Amino acid sequence: MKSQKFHGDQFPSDETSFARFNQNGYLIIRNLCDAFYLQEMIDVVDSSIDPALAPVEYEADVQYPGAPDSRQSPGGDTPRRLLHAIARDAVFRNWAIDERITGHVMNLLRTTHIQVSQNHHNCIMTKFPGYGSETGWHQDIRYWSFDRPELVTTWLALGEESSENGSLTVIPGSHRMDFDRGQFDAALFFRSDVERNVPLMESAQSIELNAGDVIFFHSRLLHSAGQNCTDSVKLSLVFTYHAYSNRPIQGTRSAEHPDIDIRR
Ligand SMILES: O=C(O)CCC(=O)C(=O)O
Repeated sequence: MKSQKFHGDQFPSDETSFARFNQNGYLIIRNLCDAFYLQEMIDVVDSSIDPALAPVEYEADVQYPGAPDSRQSPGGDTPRRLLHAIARDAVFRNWAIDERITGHVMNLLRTTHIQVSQNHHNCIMTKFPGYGSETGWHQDIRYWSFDRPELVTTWLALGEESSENGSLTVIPGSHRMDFDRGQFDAALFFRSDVERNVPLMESAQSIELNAGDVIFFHSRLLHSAGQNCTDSVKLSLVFTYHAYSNRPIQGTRSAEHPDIDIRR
């Protein structure tokens, strides 16, 4: 795919947002996506969710708390992620490169040359009532292999997100902290049985989003999410970006599919 070019040669500087992001490890921008565009995305999801169009990650694949035991168990066909959003439909692809989102990412990464990854995230997260699982405390950097742990994930709420339907919970400032390996378990989840982890977990903030709101968060930010206790599915569109100068390590999953260039 060709570079997306913008007019001018400066990233759209917003020092308040930059400072807030550096301090907390996340930034929420309200109402970034309009209702018309959201509805287009929801229509595409509605037409590709039952049966879920491949590629799909199922709740049974991740085996997180609350997930079905196997694909053959009751609820075994519950999707967790509709993968490859960029290739799935132009409505998602266009959002990934939309200036409304990439302008903020450029500001947060302090560069006019960024890339969006097709290798992880790049999905519609679906959290279903009943079988939608809980996600333990983790940093997304565990998924990534880059020169530097400086990636920004953008999470667009397609509907309301609250603690009732399994919204994100974050530990502000955790992206700036150094942790010992022993503070994480074998799967790189932050351990609740380690005494010094407990006060951090107690400082967590629940993220409440309305449809069209976006949370931008740092790849080192500790976050988790609960189960969906409502009776409707929660949908979020998620992409991850990095500066062009921050390269994926060849031979890892982060370099499997080409990143998409976005320049101003
Ligand atoms: O919605 C969730 O369960 C959280 C997902 C998440 O944090 C992730 O996939 O990195």
